[in-house]
Amino acid sequence: MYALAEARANIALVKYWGKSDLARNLPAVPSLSLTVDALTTRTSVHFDPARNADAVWIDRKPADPRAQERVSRHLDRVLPGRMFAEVRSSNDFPTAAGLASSASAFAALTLAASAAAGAAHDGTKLSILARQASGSAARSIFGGLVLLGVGTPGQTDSSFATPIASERDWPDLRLVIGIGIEGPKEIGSTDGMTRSEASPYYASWTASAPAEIPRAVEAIERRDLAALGAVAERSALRMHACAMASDPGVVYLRGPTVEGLHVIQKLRTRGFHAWFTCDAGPHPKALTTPADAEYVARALAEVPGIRRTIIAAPGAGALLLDG
Ligand code: 2P0
Repeated sequence: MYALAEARANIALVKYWGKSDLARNLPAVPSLSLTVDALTTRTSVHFDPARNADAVWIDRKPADPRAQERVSRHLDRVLPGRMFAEVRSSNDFPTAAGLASSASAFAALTLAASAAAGAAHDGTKLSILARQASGSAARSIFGGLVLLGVGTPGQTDSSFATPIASERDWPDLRLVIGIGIEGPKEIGSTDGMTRSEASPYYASWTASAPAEIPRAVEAIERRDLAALGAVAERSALRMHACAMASDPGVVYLRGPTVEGLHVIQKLRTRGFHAWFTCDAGPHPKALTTPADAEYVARALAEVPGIRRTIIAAPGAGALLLDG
């Protein structure tokens, strides 16, 4: 009962922020992301009758108790009444950078655990399982541009991801990731979302977010980067505005993040293709083209406090490597 799987991180262009059902981890708003070819997690799961406890290794070190507990709970979800397991997970990017994404980790874990359990789940079922561990992980089951629907409160199986365009359908997309202040984030996503519910802007955020989906889908159908970029920039800024206006405010943006936003917007006035996004952390990101990616990366790298950049292209969904 062994399997090995890999999955890649995704960056949302229309952001998931807020939950309609905390216990089932159902998102309050639909989201749309790009699975990227950089930032890969590889995970093996071995259900072993000889074990009397789970053993979880992350990047060749024993996982801390919280991470271990989260992995064990997810294994219970994938295979209720299971035997204990050894789980080994490693990232091809430094975990300390604060890029360690629960998306790639739980997508890879879901596929590896399902395969080790002998279950041949389709993408929808894998996505429903992954979502319960981490909303963004539901999207990393698929490659390319991926939509995550909201579902219905009270119904666990009602929210899952669907691919809108594969990684081969629009290969000319690039995401430049500027790595700012490194280290684990101070406010986790779940916590940040829960706190954002106290924001006076939360109701407007959840009311205005769904309309961005048809705009993004239409832009994808037309391969219209400017239209998709405008949606992405608006969605990121509204998500952060909602979080920042909470009480106490949830502020993920740091000095270099805001400077990165200005640099990206300025590049546009000079004729480059570049649109800003930023997640629940300090790293500015730019949606761009293959022709402009190097220049955008150099401009971001010049922002004081941006330590390095990664240029990512559309990537594949979760893949079973063995088992
Ligand atoms: C996103 N983020 O759409 C949004 C934008 C971060 C900012 O999905 O609570 O770690 O585990 O379901 O998946 C991060 O959320 O949250 C995230 P949980 P997750 O990518």
